[in-house]
Amino acid sequence: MSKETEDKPGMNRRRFLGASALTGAGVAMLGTAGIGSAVMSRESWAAAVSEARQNAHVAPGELDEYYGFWSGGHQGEVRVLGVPSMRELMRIPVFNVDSATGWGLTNESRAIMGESAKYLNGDCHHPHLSMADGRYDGKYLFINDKANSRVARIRLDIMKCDKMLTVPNVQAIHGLRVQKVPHTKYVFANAEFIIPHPNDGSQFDTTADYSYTMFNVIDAENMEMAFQVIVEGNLDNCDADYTGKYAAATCYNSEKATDLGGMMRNERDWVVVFNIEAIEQAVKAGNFITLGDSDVPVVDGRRKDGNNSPFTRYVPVPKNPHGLNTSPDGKYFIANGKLSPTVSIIAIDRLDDLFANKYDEEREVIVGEPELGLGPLHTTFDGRGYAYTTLFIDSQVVKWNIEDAVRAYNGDDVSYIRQKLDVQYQPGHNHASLTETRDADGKWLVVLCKFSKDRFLLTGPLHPENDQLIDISGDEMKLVHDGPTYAEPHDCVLAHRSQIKTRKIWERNDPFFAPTAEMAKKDGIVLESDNKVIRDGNKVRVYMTSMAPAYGINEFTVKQGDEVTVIITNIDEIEDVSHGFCMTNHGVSMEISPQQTSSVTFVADKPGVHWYYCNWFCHALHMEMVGRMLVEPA
Ligand code: K7E
Ligand code: CUA
Ligand code: CA
Repeated sequence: MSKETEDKPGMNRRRFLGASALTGAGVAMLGTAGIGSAVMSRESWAAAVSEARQNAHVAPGELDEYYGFWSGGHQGEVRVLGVPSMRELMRIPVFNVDSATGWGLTNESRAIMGESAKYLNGDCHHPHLSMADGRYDGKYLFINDKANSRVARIRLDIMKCDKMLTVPNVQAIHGLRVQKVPHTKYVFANAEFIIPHPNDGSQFDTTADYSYTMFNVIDAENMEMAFQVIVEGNLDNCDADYTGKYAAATCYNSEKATDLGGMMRNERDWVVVFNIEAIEQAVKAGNFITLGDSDVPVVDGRRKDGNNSPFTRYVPVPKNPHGLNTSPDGKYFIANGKLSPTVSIIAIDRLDDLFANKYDEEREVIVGEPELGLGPLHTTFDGRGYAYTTLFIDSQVVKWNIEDAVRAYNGDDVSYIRQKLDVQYQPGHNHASLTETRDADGKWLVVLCKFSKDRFLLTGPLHPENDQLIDISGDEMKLVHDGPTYAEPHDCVLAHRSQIKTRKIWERNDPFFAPTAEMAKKDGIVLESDNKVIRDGNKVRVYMTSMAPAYGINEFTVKQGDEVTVIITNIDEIEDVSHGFCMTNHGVSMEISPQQTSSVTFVADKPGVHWYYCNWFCHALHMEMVGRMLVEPA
């Protein structure tokens, strides 16, 4: 984790850092050995950086060109940022509980979370947007939850989570990507940890045949499991190709070890390539098994007695690889070395032959293995033939040319590294604008640094992380912005603003609150106009409207011990006038945006007067938007 690295010949990192402090710019890296670019004077570099920073400036009242969707890491939410300003626009609660919107508290959100609503934590890493023909279609964002083995979907038109699935028979969903072509029919999700099957306490040996993990394929439209594939070793990150036929994933624990030393024993682990077509056909033909109570089709992608499975191929790469990224021209899967200073370039057009067993060994699909620096974790692309790889240990981003790296692997005397830029500090993911689509436009690069150290005012022992924005539109990368972030955005994606179309107010027939609308219908209630209390045994349903600055009901009476459901329909039609509902001393809070219906259920366990109030500022008389629940003693 130390940022100390060996100085390159003739380079003194300390001096560079000094220079960057002097100019206030990220000069650190200019002229690093082997790059061969002319060294700019400090003055002209500073001028170039200052120009780049002006391009990144979005004046008050102006809109950003890109939407950025950030994972919230083990905080559990998704964050929406404008790029290049890096202004935080919105937070979308997903695997967390959110007091402002009532996510995790309202009946609508709890229905979406299902069984897993009992968990109050999550750990999301990889947000990815749905596509059609390799381009963002603006429909959905998918994200993993490593902590509780879930995958969630966010509807981009309302920017709310609308589906959540707990993946059965596995532990810890980590890598996640979508099928790019012909469209996102499937979401691919790697389960990281190896567990026994059945995992009922009867057996514990991780190296045995009964212990494995699986590659999980989810139907993107209904968010149900499509099928699962048993693999050898474990699974880390994944990506899909531009033919729709293949997906690939890294494995760092081919050893099936349970400790650090064991997981680093083999000189090589592998990239496992999945033949999605072959798996689909097997499932269609009924050639699958099921596990335990689950009816999800499972196929075995492990080699048996030296024979390949028709579903997988295992391509050996240097030990403990991490990120897996598809180049936007569709030519390569790039596996990032982590413990090796290299990345492995896999030619996707060789995969048909690989599955047809035309090669003597699997590594013949590797067409390049450039040495980039220490700790390569993730790679991103500008659509102009360059790749940008994060170097965790060197604390740098390295820009390199893919075709030159392929030539060098063939023995040509070419250098492929173009620039190394110091980042602050220790980057994990990086992500260039539109990089995982055919539209990769090479304008902006976000680098998600794990440590900020001295970059911001100190905040106690827990420091923010640092998401840095780099201008990659020219020949040189230029650092233009430091953005402190709360734990822990592993990854982000950037879409052009023209690709995301959001609603300004809710549609009254939105499926998000359809179950609540259904309940109202059974109660004979017209949500848009009725203000009524309905008693059903000890269950009380309070239907009311809200219109700034008043609720449709400002007093209702229940009995101690009643289970009370408050259902509110915001009949304001004015954009941006959201109301809230907070019942004091009951742990109850929710958002009701224009034309939305929201509901929450709680027990009226304390006799007496209990005020409720609107907690989203809606009007000059917002403070007066209140009511009272009168609870008669049992
Ligand atoms: Cu590299 Cu979970 Cu994508 Cu973190 S993973 S950095
Ligand atoms: Cu309604 Cu504040
Ligand atoms: Ca290993």
